[in-house]
Amino acid sequence: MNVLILTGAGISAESGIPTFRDANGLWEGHAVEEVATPQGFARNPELVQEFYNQRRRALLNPEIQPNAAHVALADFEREHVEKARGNFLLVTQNIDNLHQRAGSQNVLPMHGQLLQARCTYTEEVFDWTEDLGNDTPHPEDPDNDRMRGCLRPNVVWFGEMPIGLNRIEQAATSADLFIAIGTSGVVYPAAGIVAQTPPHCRRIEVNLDDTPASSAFDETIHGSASVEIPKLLD
Ligand code: BV8
Repeated sequence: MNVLILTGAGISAESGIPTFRDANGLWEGHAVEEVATPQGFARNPELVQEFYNQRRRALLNPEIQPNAAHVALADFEREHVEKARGNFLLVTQNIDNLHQRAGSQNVLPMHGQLLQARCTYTEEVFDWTEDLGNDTPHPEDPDNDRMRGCLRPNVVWFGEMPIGLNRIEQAATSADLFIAIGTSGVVYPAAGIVAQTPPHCRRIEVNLDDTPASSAFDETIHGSASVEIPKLLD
């Protein structure tokens, strides 16, 4: 049985990370276009860097821990793989690292990762936990003033190509079980993955409420992920 999981901000909500929608499309008081687009970054790099610096610092707070939903997914994956029951892929829209910290191995962060930085000249990606700014030196060329400030958050902004779309399509078209957890089904191409699954695939949506994508699912479980996912995967 090939399993494909898609998670969104709702799975991290109970770990203390605010969702994208709860803020009514505003993040920390900013419109999305201001802080999550290449145009916003070009217009005001300091604002965008600080927006991600705040979220990176918050994510590194020791109080932010994976919750029971993250752990249940990691446990399920481990047994599924150990018992060679089929393929397993966890696609997340989240840029936090809670799935990885819970022990999930086959994680595809399609919108990038908050704890990574990318060089805008060389496209090199670095693990990153510090603040980023226009005076941040290049980690491999710290004395080169021309390279200062070349790093951006390694996240996918609106209008940018998400990561791993071919791998996601392969997993979706061969899925026997697809579970979407804590995503509002608004952001594409993530919200279109369910439509790529084959007719025989069992499609389950776990969310507090119905979403615009609910009609594409065989079953919608209303409840919080930390309660419903351990029950569903037990
Ligand atoms: C692209 C990284 C071209 C940055 C993010 C018009 C129509 C359709 C599409 C478009 C359009 N205009 C433009 C587009 C495309 C656009 C898009 O979809 N816009 C939307 C807003 C209309 N998409 C893009 O630009 C994408 N790129 O299309 O490039 C392309 C495509 C293919 C090939 C070549 C080129 C890039 C999108 C990625 C943007 N980056 N994040 C950052 O995080 O700072 S997206 C951002 O929204 C977050 O990653 C977030 O995860 C994501 C989606 O939100 P959700 O995860 O679903 O979270 P949300 O808050 O919305 O919902 C939470 C849900 O959880 C709710 O339903 C709630 O009920 C539930 N919940 C809450 N608590 C719990 C819970 N459920 C269970 N338990 C709980 N406790």
